[in-house]
Amino acid sequence: MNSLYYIQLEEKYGAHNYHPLPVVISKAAGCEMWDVGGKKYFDFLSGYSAVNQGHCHPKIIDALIQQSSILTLTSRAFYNNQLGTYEKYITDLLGYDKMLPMNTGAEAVETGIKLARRWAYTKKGIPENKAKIIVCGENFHGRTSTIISFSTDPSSYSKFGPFMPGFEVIPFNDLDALKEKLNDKDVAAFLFEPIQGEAGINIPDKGYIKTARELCTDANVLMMADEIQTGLCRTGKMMACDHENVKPDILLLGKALSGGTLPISAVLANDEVMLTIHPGEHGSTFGGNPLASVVAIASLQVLVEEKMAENAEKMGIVFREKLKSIQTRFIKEVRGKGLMNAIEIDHPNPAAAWTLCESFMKNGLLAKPTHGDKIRLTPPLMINEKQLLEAVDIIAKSLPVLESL
Ligand code: IF1
Repeated sequence: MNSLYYIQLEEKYGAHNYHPLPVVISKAAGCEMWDVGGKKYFDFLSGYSAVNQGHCHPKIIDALIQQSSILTLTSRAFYNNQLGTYEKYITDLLGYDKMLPMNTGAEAVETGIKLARRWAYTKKGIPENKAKIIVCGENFHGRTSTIISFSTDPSSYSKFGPFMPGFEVIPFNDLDALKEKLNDKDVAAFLFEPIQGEAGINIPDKGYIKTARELCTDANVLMMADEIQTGLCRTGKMMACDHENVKPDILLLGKALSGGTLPISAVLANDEVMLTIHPGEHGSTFGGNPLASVVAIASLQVLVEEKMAENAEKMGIVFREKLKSIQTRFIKEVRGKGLMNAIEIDHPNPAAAWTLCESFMKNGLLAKPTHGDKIRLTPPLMINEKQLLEAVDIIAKSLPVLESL
């Protein structure tokens, strides 16, 4: 069957909650994908950073296959022989006392919000139901009703009310605004993305994360880092907060924790925070299942053993340098850290970024615009220099399509 057949199936039988590029992928390996017609593409979205290790990484797939034929789910009503091993592995690797396993990124964020509130009432002494969490404008933390309650993007929140109270919005990368808000004794936590992904790869000033850490510590407020997209080697370090040697009090992970095989997320914290939730007070059917535990260990091992942070750092420098050397009037800015990059398009037509992505697609590279004029360029972290330079060539030869727009 050709692409149109599959596109029409989704049009007729699926909810219309996405507007995908008109390409139908049937196979992927490493940083490459193939459509149903056999055409090859470089994947420069990586499942929104869920496929940092590369598509269908053999070690991760092998772990998935081995465990899936033995034991996939016990529920947390019983112990299993994989969860504790995973909890020890990830807490040793990232330097926390404990990990609470969930499934999607949004569930990790929701868990972090509940932990911060519970800590606020039982440890900080904030009056019950008065806890506030500071968030940043242009944030993206998921799509549950609570999370969109503090979104500043109407396409995320409009006509989904009523909204969850208890969140205060400040501008991203604004330490004065954070300092001022932290004077409020009812603040439980500061929730932020070290780099704002959906907003278009917004990178804060050097020192922002470090100073925010100091301000939160001084104010006895939990620093909660959403590293669901920036974490797991994407920005050239294991965590984006590592660039400033900052350890958040609550660390939220997802996406690449499974190498793109199944939804796995995690919340890490030390005992003072984590042990405020007692048996029966939080959880999920699949959270911490033995299959996810085995896959998560393999996914983390691949990142470490194959030095993916180092490769992301090195390839990111080459990538931005080559993008900046392209002679074109259509790229306003190239920005990024590691292999979390974006180009900002300079063109009067609002459809320019989408048109350019369609041209990328015709030339063998898949990427998607975010917030209109920005195109996120986030390949899997195992990409090599030859592949990266081929991708830059595709980007360069696609840009002239904007001449006639
Ligand atoms: C969609 C965006 C990216 C995230 C951060 C939590 C979550 C995400 C920093 C929630 C998820 C995904 C959601 C997906 C597209 C993608 C996305 F465009 F929506 F905003 F990556 F930028 N924190 N991001 O980026 O994790 O529940 O999805 O597992 O909703 O279209 P999730």
